[in-house]
Amino acid sequence: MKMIPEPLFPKDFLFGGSSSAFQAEGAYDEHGRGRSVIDMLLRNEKLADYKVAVDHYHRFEEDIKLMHEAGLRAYRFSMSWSRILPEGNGEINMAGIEFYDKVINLLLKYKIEPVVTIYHFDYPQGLVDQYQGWLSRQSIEDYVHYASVLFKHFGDRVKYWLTINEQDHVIHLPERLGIKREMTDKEIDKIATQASYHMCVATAKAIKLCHEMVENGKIGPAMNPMIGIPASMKPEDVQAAIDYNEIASYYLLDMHCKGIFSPIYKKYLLDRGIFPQIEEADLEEMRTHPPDFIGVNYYMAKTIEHSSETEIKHRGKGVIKQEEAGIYKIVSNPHIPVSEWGWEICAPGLKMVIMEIFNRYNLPVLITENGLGALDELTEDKQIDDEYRIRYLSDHLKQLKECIDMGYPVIGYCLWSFMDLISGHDGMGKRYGLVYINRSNSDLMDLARIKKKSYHWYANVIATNGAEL
Ligand code: BGP
Repeated sequence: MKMIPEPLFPKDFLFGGSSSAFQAEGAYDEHGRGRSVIDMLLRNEKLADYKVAVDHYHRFEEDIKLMHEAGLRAYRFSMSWSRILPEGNGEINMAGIEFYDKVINLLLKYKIEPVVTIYHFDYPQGLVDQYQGWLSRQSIEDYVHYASVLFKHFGDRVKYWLTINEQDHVIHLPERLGIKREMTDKEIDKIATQASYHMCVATAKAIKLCHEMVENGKIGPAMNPMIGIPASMKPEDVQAAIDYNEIASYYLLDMHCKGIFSPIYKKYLLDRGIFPQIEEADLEEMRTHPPDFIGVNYYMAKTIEHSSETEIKHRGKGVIKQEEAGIYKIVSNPHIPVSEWGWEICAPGLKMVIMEIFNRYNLPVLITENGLGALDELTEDKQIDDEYRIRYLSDHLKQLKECIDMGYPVIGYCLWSFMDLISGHDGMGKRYGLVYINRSNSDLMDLARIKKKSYHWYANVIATNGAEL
């Protein structure tokens, strides 16, 4: 009997890894870098801060060499806005440009495709001081100017661009917008929708500019869909899951790709008195300049039940709204395992997201983040046996492969993260990397790079083009 060979990934499939500037670089006050909102965060003293991070700024050559040895075909990283424009606008800091020039040139030397995120959480504090940042319409112009600086200096070599990382996440965390005063939930929501709207307009303008300035440039947002799965067969739970997916995820892609407030999202905003100030011409601009692809950061699913509550007293701290009065609530799911941090690990959710994006927007997907945070332990003989991470990555890659085999367009897979980074909320206590960084929260130690078991596994996945997952 003839064996049917296992289908492989396309030869030019971008197997890669991800990082972000503030979580990797360090060198927070070197060579003219200005302050970002992240530098101004009050940190829990027990957690690592971002001053040194994993010292990628000084060790990028070693890090990129490790990527090359693993056979990476892409590296997704962000540029630090305030390293390039210390005040967020105004004078360019040429030392910042030179740093990223070196990074890009080295990647290209090793045939690793640079995938650049224009803005990944580290908004310049200068713009907050000048006019409250994203709350003001002026933010659109300054973002577009910053993007134009990047396209001009790097557009000859960088062809894949991501506009804004996880817009829906950042708008719900006032301190990441640089806003520190005490606020009610309603005020937070109002600020979030206005900031989000400005980001949508800025995205459309950056897409337009990228197409004008970067030959063969491709650009899209990096989204964070947490797919909602119905908690039961009850029709109201199925409807609640649909509503959750619209309100928590697809509303944003409807803005970016179609230039519309979807009916359910519009009603949601109007009911709560938080509809933003808009200009009709903006929506037309979004319609005329949709993304070329959608970046997807996928970590988890959410299980959704109908909520019959008429009022939510207080939603508590955090970005994910656990409940929306009269619409949905997030519940636990006995069929889905959770990580140590309570994240519902659901590899099939990745396939659901890819299919849904293609069906709704007819666009390809680039996986820009996917990975497992864990408290890895270094043994005495300097090994990290992260079999759990290999399982997680393998399960997700299998779903991806099924999508590709069916014919869904997927450009690449940049896992989070190539090397350990400072986790957004858990410092060095939650590691995602294939490469271990020898530092703890309180001690920088020698910052040595140590390959984990998952590093060797991923190198083999790439070398066999996905035949051995
Ligand atoms: C995404 C962010 C990343 C990274 C990742 C893991 O939301 O884009 O920057 O932090 O999540 O999150 P954490 O480190 O909080 O576990």
